Amino acid sequence: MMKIYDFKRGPYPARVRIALAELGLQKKVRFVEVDLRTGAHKRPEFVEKNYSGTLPVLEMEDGSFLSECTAITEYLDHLGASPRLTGVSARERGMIHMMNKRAEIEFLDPISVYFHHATPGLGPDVEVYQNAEWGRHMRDKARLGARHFDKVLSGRPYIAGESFSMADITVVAAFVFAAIVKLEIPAHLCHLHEWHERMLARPSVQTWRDLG
Ligand code: GTS
Repeated sequence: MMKIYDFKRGPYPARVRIALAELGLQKKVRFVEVDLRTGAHKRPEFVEKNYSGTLPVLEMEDGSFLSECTAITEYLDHLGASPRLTGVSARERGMIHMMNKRAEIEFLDPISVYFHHATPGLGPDVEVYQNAEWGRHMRDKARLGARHFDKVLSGRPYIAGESFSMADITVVAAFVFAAIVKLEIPAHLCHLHEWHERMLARPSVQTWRDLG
């Protein structure tokens, strides 16, 4: 059985949990909770599994480790006969890869930087270096990212095109992180909010929310 090291309520781990639910693979994995608040993810035994010291990490059946949500999602999506989250045609694959990366660089990751640098983050024992100005700069970058995705969604139903994909999951995670840090997504970004309502109605996202 595969194992996933995660932190149940974390925005990045949510990406993999939502992907698992979309793919109907939840019963194929066992979750191992790693407590970020105690810095368990920075200890040598965890860094052996993932050099970056972040969650989630997937342990494959042969004992090898995969980190990075995108890589884990790619792997899970290719366990079955037909990928559903990462695209099939060259065009779909390229678009999804681009928009997923953009969702990370312009929206989700900046919110994470804001959390770690310009708020108490995981607390003084874990946040050994903070740069509040950089954190606030990244918060502003996330706001611009939200505007961009609103514009994208004014012309199509999903982040990367006509179908739901991994890129949508990444933007859902940005909303999860935005709520944690109380970063308001302005109400006038109506395409983005309308899309988010649709995402919240998806069973995979509801399953994650029901974790409590
Ligand atoms: N690029 C990584 C990925 O996509 O997997 C980022 C993973 C990441 O930042 N995970 C968070 C983490 O480990 C988990 S959570 O904040 O969403 O719960 N953060 C701890 C830290 O110290 O960076």
